[in-house]
Amino acid sequence: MAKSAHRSARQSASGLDQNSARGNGGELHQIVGSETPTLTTALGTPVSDDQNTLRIGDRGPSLIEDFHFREKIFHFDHERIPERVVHARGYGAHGYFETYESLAKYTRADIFQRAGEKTPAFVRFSTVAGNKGSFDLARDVRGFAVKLYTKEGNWDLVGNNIPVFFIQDAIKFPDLIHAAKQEPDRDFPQAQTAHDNFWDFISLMPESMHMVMWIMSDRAIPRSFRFMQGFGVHTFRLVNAKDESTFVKFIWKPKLGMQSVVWNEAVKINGADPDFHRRDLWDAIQSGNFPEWELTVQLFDQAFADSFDFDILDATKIIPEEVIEPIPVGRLVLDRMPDNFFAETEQVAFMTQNVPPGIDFSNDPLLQGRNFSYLDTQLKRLGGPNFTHIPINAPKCPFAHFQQDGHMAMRNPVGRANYEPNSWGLGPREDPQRGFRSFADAEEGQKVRLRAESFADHYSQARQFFNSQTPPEQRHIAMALTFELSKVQAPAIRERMVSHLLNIDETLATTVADKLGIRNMPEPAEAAVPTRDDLPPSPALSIIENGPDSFKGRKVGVLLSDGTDTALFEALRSAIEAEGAVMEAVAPKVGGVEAADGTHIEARHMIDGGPSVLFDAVVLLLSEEGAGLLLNEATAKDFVSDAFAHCKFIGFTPGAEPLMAKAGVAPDADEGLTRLDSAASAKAFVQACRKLRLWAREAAVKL
Ligand code: HDD
Repeated sequence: MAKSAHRSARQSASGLDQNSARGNGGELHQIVGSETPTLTTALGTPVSDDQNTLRIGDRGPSLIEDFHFREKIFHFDHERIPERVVHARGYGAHGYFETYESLAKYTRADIFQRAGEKTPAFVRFSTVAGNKGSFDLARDVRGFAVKLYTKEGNWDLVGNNIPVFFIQDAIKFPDLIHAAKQEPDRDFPQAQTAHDNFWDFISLMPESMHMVMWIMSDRAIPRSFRFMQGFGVHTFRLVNAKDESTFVKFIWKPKLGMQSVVWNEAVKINGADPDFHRRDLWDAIQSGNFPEWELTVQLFDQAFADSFDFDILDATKIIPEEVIEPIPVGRLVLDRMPDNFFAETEQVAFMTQNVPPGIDFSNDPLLQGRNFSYLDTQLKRLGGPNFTHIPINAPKCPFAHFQQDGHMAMRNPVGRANYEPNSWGLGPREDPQRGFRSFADAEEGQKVRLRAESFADHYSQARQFFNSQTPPEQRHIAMALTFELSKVQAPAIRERMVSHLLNIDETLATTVADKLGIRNMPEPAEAAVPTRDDLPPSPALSIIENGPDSFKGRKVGVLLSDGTDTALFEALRSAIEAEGAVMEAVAPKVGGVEAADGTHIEARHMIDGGPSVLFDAVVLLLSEEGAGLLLNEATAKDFVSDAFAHCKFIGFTPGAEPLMAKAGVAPDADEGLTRLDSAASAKAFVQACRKLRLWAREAAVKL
């Protein structure tokens, strides 16, 4: 009896075979075949029974002698490591960086010497404040950390999707993060800055105002990792073979253009698919649509630095692209998902101090502090000093040193010499020519704790950012501030924030104050230096102004019913695919629908699981009868009304009109609605979608 139970359990427990387990969702195989490897313990002892603990009789006590059981449970008990103290939730992918032209004039970094050279890369995107299990569409900064395995050591460019930071000095980082994350007594709110502690700290920290404009903008709710920019933030140095230095700022630009969602949509996406950004990257890479970014550099010399309006060491400032044009120097392609999330994405250790010869730091006090923090945190997180032995962190170029021992040492150094110099003629020696040489900048001064006067202007670039946004984007900033501050319970904190906004833009301040119901307008906050109003708007700062004018890489949700028109469905599919976009069918049942001509069309989602917030545009491909059955379905009505409210382009068949009426959407409400009756109309619809959103509708729907 016990024996036969054991056998059937073995069969079903084996489940996926090795190939399908590796192959990210291949065929399912239920049978244990002759190729199936034997299960072993960690030490290779073959296991005879993985279903039952060793016990006395079939109903007696378990035996401590069961080493297989003890080893299995012991290992399971230790599966977790501390999550990152910030950027805990992240998602990574492998790829490569391809250099366009030699930059030898500016840097001796090996990665920039040869045109066409490909360097392996690993990238991890993240949110900052939320825990590892939080949702993807938090209003938050996104981490954009790139590890480049160059031939002269790993280069980590640990950036964000926002080019400035909250604070100027690393010593304030723990305070910033404490204030942003859950409040310590109650351990909420999760993954959001809409709470008293965050805005209390921010409102006491005027240097954060420029960053506040960015995080309240649509940049903080990106549609996809694939559609966001990345920034190295700090000024770094490039150093050439003659030891000459050029200042540099690094910017990654997505080939598919920038795109964000709207807040009302973000909130609903978090419910519908908390893994929205992860799934998006996974789906794109698995289907061969490899996302790409161009690396651009803003190069400048000391003379520019001395004459620029702001201090180039101040991480709360940008150099507008209109002032120094970013030059493309290479492209980053992500083309492979990790085999294993933990081994790679969780264990990857980014460190700002990982720079190869030819790239160097500036004196930015934020960067200098980061250079301490990242090494320190990896020791805590990964448990010992040998985390560079983990494959994802190990360099892919030859390396040789005398570091030894420690927890989990993975290599077997051979020979007698473990020091240098030695008389045995063994082991590596330093190389003054090839080796990393710090740029020999002349430094002198008193030992002080002082912030430079040149860091004192906290509002001018915040104003410039706001003035550079299109009206819908400005409206979103006002709404975001209103939303966040409405969650702040202490009126004094709300008012303090409004007093800062008065220094940025009076209309913004009064709009927010009005929407918060603040009756007595506060005085503007005291500014250390006068705020400038002569900085010209920088169009490069707007997402909408820099849209892709293509629908490539985007996704259309097509709502189907029984009786739908197969020819139109196919015409739509080819128009969407010709654009490089993806179509997913949504239906009342996930099993699909019977089209008018009897064809069976499979669905990817049931309506409840495929709301329109998951798509960039939607089509209502419904027969009149099919629409009739959906008239009282809340999810079907939401599908339509949400798509309309989020300013999406909507295609529809005449049969869908009763459902649209129920959802409060007039078929001729605006030019974002396209009646579909032919292949030509399907094509025209996809072309209209290139604008991504019909922002003109926003005034009507009041987002
Ligand atoms: Fe940081 C992680 C980006 C300031 C200390 N940071 C971390 C990650 C990114 C950034 C993308 C996630 C890396 C990954 O995916 O593993 N951090 C930034 C940027 C900053 C910044 C762009 C400002 C320009 N960070 C900053 C400061 C400090 C830290 C000022 C400390 C003084 N950051 C850390 C950390 C983390 C980290 C505690 C947590 C996990 C890790 O390093 O590996 O060391």
